[in-house]
Amino acid sequence: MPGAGPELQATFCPMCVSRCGATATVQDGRLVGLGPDPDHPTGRAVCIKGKSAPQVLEHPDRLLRPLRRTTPKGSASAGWVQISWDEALDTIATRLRTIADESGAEAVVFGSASPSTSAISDSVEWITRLRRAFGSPNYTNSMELCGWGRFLAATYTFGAPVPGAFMPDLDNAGCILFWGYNPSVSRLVHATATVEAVNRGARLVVVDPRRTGLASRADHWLQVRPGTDAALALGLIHVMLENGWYDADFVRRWTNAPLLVRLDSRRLLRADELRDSPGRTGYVAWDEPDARPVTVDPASPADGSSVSRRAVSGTVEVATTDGPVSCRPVFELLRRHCDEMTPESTESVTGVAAQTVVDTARTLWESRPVAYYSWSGLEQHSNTTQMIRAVNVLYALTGCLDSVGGNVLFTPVPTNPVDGADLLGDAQRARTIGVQGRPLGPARFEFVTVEDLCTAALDHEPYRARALVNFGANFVMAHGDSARVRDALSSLDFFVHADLFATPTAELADIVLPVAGPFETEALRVGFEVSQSAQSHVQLRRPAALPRGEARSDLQIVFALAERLGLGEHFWHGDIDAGWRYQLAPSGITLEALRERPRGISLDLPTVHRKYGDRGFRTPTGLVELWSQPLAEIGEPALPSFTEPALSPRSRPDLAADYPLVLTCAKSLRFCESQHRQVAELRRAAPDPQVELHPDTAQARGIATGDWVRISTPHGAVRARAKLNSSIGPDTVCAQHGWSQGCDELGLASSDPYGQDGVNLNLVLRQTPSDPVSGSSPLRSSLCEVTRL
Ligand SMILES: Nc1nc2c(c(=O)[nH]1)N[C@H]1C(S)=C(S)[C@@H](COP(=O)(O)OP(=O)(O)OC[C@H]3O[C@@H](n4cnc5c(=O)[nH]c(N)nc54)[C@H](O)[C@@H]3O)O[C@H]1N2
Ligand SMILES: Nc1nc2c(c(=O)[nH]1)N[C@H]1C(S)=C(S)[C@@H](COP(=O)(O)OP(=O)(O)OC[C@H]3O[C@@H](n4cnc5c(=O)[nH]c(N)nc54)[C@H](O)[C@@H]3O)O[C@H]1N2
Ligand code: SF4
Ligand SMILES: [Mo]
Repeated sequence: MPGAGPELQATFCPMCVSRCGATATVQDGRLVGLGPDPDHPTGRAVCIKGKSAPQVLEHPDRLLRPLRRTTPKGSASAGWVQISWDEALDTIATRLRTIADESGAEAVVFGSASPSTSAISDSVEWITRLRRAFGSPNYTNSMELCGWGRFLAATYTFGAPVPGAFMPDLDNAGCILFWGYNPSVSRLVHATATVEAVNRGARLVVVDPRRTGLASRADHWLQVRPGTDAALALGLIHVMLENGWYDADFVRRWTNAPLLVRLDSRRLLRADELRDSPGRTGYVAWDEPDARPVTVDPASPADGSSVSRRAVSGTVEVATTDGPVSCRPVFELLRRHCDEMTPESTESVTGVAAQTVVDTARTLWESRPVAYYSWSGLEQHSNTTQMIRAVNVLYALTGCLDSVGGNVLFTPVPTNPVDGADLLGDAQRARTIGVQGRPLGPARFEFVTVEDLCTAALDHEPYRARALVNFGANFVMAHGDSARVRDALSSLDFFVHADLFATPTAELADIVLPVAGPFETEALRVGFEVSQSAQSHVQLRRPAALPRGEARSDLQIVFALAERLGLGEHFWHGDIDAGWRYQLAPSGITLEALRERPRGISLDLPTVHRKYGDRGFRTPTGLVELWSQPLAEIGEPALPSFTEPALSPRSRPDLAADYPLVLTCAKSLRFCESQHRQVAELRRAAPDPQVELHPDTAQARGIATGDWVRISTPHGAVRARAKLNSSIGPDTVCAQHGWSQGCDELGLASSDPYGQDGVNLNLVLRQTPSDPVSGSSPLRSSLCEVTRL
């Protein structure tokens, strides 16, 4: 009602992974402020980005109408012309159908921004549903840089996403371990909960090359050399095993520690290989008192009174169908494997003092339960999968998984899945781009790495990617070698991009769709993840502002596009409410009740701990896999192993002569990834990209704080402002990616993302040499030199 006073409205901020409960101040159909809502399970605080949401929404650069390109790709200007939604949607549907008819639905790749950096979390399941209903197995959303370690790689140890879905129970933890994770910048709700936990006496361990926000409160700060985290984890495991600082009962009962490995083939011994019980399924352990092999059934791996009799050490000779074969339990092999990684060797590889390694292992043991989180610091490396494996195995040894104060799968609100898993058949799934090269990588789960997308688009391997339907993702800025990503996107026959702003990626599209801002349309959130009370909370976010121009929500676009593609039957023929009703049905919560209660509805859901007690783990052995046979089958180490980062002064002394510094990076406090630089409120205090270096490193190069410097890599050079930081190692520098936007209000021009001596860090990084299992890019451990400009 125009002219009425400001109104307070319960909401939540979807702009990043924190998803903070919030109170919106609304006036005349405009969002004018956002503040915390302490009664909401994630509402303790909102950050500067959330407070600036009104300026994001009202920014003059917002895309307001659908646009069509009128010039060939590569022209100086796209010659955008405005078109109607009808024309846009009809054109998209016709082009996608034609391409699918000619080349198969897999030639159309779908993409989205990461749900951790944008409100795409409102609609990501529905985008996935559209993709699957359309018949494409190909989804690109930076999984290989953001979610692989937390979600998918962890399945090779736990059969479940730990810590991605098994969240740290910070309220009850005795010890919190943050490994390559800095929630003070990246997830406010975890930062506030951690400070509370520390104040009530929880111990804190932080593994980070920099002493970040929470590291200053940590009992142990482990200043690891970037990319050597697997060695550090193995060193900690060494100390834990040597001192008996591990949960021996959990290890024997619930991990594959007792399973026998054949020393001739280095494979897990299978029950059907036993001479005396051929035909049995499952694996084999050694009954110590009876000195005989016993079979272990993956369906009930911890059954039977014999569990406590299973040997976890020694070498035994087993009568097999191939004759007698020497075997050792997995645990014996793990112990021997970690033998060499003494605290002293750990120090020489990682830079973490030997005594700190010992002290940290003791703290982890004595302050249980341990809750942990790892993120970007472990995601973006050439050796990410083994790094994650090492940390997962370390965590398994604590025995804290799914126990009070450990990493817990909080009980979710029961809902119907809407991601359309049943809509895509196995034959189509098997066509995911990248699955041939990396059978256990993201492609196995229908995620395509951007490097593989580039290869499919440019080199037509394994087949040609012809079209991209992209909800937001700024691929050009997010991935190493921005110029290659540009070339790949430009080579597509058809590219449609939905966004709030005209990013460098949007510039390459054929059609651009204007997306409504995060507070401009309704959105449903089931579960806020970080605790049982948060995970029990359901909220329908009311619009706090009118959509600008003709902008529509991603959800509206998905439902409308589905209809035109002839897929309306899977989308309630355009009725979003009907879709939500279906989703909510098992919860007993109605849409009407949610609309009446904008703060949301919390169910009273009990936390059930140690759920593996009923079902075991969803791994091939039914147990936590200290030994991974699936990884061994693709030629990867079965036990977590350290390999030197592919780009480091030690692995590439040839490059180190000119590029002696290790280059890593970290997120910016005031911006999400490549976004928000155009907002003056956010940009004012951080006008330029920064690179952190040690004062000695700076001094040796004549660099002072605030100086513009050149960061040179073997692939070119970009600029940043020096920030001196005595808590970073003298051989390491930490830069920021995502810079190119201008800010008119502050008179800051945008910068060419492909221009040498620009500010786009990813122009001079590469997606390769990548992790052999996942294709993760080495963005956090490469080589550079820094010079004063
Ligand atoms: N060197 C280096 N590179 C990195 C990283 C790093 O740490 N270092 N981090 C990596 C990580 S972890 C990630 S997740 C990726 C992030 O890469 P992206 O997922 O591409 O994330 P952003 O760069 O934040 O860009 C998000 C885009 O989505 C748009 N957007 C925002 N909200 C919405 C919405 O609701 N709907 C739609 N349709 N669009 C929206 C924004 O305007 C913006 O264009 O970058 C990766 N790149
Ligand atoms: N303000 C803000 N919040 C965000 C985002 C944002 O861009 N800005 N992005 C969102 C997204 S998409 C994501 S993925 C999350 C990421 O959240 P985080 O993972 O917390 O992000 P970062 O700060 O990039 O990285 C965490 C830490 O890893 C450290 N690190 C760098 N290299 C290494 C290494 O080799 N080993 C170890 N152990 N640590 C290393 C860095 O110093 C940094 O302190 O944040 C989300 N939230
Ligand atoms: S931390 Fe993220 S969710 Fe919370 S207010 Fe800031 S941008 Fe919004
Ligand atoms: Mo991310």
